[in-house]
Amino acid sequence: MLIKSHDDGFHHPLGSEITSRSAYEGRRDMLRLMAAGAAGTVLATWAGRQALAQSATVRPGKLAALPSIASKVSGAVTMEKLTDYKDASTYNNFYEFGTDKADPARNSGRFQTTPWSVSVEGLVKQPRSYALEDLLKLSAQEERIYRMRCVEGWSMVIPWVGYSLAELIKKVEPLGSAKFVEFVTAADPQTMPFVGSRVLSWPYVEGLRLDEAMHPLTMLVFGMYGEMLPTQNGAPLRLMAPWKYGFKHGKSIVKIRFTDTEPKTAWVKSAPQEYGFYSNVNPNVDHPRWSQATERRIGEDGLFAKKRKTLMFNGYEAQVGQLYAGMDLKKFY
Ligand SMILES: Nc1nc2c(c(=O)[nH]1)N[C@H]1C(S)=C(S)[C@@H](COP(=O)(O)O)O[C@H]1N2
Ligand SMILES: [Mo]
Repeated sequence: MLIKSHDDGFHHPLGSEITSRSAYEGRRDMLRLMAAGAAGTVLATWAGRQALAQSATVRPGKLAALPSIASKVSGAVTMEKLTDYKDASTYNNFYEFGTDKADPARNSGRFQTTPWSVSVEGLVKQPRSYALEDLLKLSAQEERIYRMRCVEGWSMVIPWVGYSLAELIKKVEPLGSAKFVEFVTAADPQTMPFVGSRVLSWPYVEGLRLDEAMHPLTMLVFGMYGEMLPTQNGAPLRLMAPWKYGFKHGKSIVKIRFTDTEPKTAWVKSAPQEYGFYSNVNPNVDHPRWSQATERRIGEDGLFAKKRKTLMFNGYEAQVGQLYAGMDLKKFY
């Protein structure tokens, strides 16, 4: 079965809950193709699916578990509007291709994502290198609608396709000494024009604590909007831990390493006073140069669009709050 139900006590916002049976079946076939390695396969027509997603109501029983994507409009429950594919794929941060939001879409055309393999190493019983095709098939693919909030103050709502990173972690069996997971991303100066620039140290590295990485919300992402990821969004695979600021979501991952010490991440290295390791979305902790209390939804940025209040843990507090019980989140920002 494609859509797995986890026994972890809450439901993810799965595609099957918001789309009609036929659209869902169609997508399922496409996802199977994708798992079979049919690169570039369009999984379903985007416009049709968005219309469905927006007309459908969430079943009331599921609402409490989905505070992050459900919002109340005059008593009725509606889905938050998905960000347009065009915005999500042309307003990007991917500094290997430049620092302007339009640069990644403009400059990533030469970047090669096939063949691709990911080395899983460090403190695990079963270190190995996975061909992308094997990673795609490792677990059933799900579609989950997650918000992403950038530390710069914008956010998007995107249907991601992938599966919980925990599925991979269980396969490689971390040793008892493993406490963190480091994600190393591609750094190819031939096809990534800004690798070599002094904007950041390369490769771009991110990391999570092992329990954060094991959390079922944390997703290994291969696609979005029912399609393979475009290069500018991190093809062929990226991370998504939706309660954290965007920069935690390393794109174009080539190595996943289990360690006993906190990974030295790219942003912590370049500006530790501005970007902490945890990087949980927290409206009460300002970035030293600006507030994090509100956000601007990409696509709604007309002159009179009102800013939205940023939610603690990006709205996923019920699911992830316990991970930080007893921690001073002002200190561990
Ligand atoms: N390799 C790599 N991954 C990266 C970045 C980057 O510069 N390089 N930028 C991060 C930041 S700051 C954000 S907000 C998100 C943006 O993801 P998106 O372009 O898909 O919206 O990717 C993150 N992952
Ligand atoms: Mo970001």
